[in-house]
Amino acid sequence: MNAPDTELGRLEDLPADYVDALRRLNLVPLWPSLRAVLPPHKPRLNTRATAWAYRDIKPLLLRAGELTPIEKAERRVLVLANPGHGLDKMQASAAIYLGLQLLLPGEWAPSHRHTPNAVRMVVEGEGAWTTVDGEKCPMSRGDLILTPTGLWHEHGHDGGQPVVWLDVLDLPLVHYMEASYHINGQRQQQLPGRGDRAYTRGGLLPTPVFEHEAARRGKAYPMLRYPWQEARAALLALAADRPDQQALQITYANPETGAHAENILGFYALMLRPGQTLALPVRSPAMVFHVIEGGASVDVGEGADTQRFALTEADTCCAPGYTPVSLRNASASEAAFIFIADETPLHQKLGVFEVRS
Ligand code: GTQ
Repeated sequence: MNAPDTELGRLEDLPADYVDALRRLNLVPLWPSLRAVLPPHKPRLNTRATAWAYRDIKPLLLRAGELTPIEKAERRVLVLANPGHGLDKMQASAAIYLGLQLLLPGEWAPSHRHTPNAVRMVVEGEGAWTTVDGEKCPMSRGDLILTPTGLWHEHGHDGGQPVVWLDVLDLPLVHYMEASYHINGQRQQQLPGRGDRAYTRGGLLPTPVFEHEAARRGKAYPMLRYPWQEARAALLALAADRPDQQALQITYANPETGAHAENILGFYALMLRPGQTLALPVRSPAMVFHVIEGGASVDVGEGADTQRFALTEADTCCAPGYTPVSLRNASASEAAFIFIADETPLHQKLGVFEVRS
C-alpha cells in the first residue's frame, strides 16, 4: 500500500522578507514546488493529444511556396506544434518535433548538418531526393530517410510537382539540452554505394572481403533510406505468417546492430487489418501517428476524457505518454498502414521506460 501524500507548505505561508532574502541569493525553497516537479504516480503532461489534417495544411504550405522563396527559408516548413507546450515552442511532445516541408520543382535546400537527429517520411510527390553523407536517396511516397546527428544533408527536386514530406526531429530535447546548432556546407559529392540496396533482405548482411572495401561496416548509420515498398512488403509477409497475431508492426532498425535506426526517437510501421481495433499498451513515451495508407481512428485517453481523431491518408496526430491509445481501421476491405514515431529509445537509455498495462 502506498502512503498518501501529506499537504506541504505553500510559498504564501512564508514571510515575504524571507522569500525576498532567498531570491536575492538565487535560492528557492523546494517544498512549495515539490509536488509540481514530482507529482504522485504520473507525470504532469504538457503534451496534449492533437491532430493535424493534411487537407488543412496543404493549401497553406503551397501558399508558403508563393510567399517565401527557398533562399529565404532554407527549409520551407510548417511546424506541427502542440498547444499544450505553447505553439512557439514548436514541439509535438517533450522530445519530438514535427514539420511538413515543401520543396518545389527545381528548388534546392542547401547542405547543412546539425546535432539533432531527423527523419523524413515522404507524404506526396515524386522526383525529390535527399543526399545524406554523400548518398543520394530518392524520395517516394512512404519512404523513410534518415539524417542522423552530424551527417551532411541537402534536398533537391528534379520532378514536376510539389513534394511534401514530414520531418521528425528530436530538436526539442537537443535544444533543451543546450546542444542544438547547425553548420552550413558545400554541395555534397555523391559517393558510391546505397544502403537501401546493400541491405535489401533481412538477415543477409553485405560482407566485404577486402578491408579497403569495408567502408560501410564502419558507419554508425549504414542504412539511410528505408523504401516504403520494402516496409509494406515486410508487414504483409508478417500478416501472412502470423494470422494469430493481433499487432503487426516493424521497427526501422540499424541493420548492422539491430538497434533503433537513430539514438533518441524510435520509428515503426504498423498495419491494421480491415476492421481491426488495437488497444496499445500504456507506456511512458509519447507517440506520433501518421497515416501512410488507408484510414484510422485514434482514441487517446480514458473515459469521458477520451479524444477521438479520424485520420485519413497523410494526417498526423500525437498522444502523450502514460495514456491509453486505441487504433481502429473502420474499413471492411482495406488494410491501414501507419507510421509511428515515439520516444522509446530515449526513455530506455535514460532508464525511465515503463509499460503500465
Ligand atoms: O530539412 O534539414 O523541419 O534542418 C527542421 C530543421 C527540417 C532539414 C526541419 C531542419 C530540416
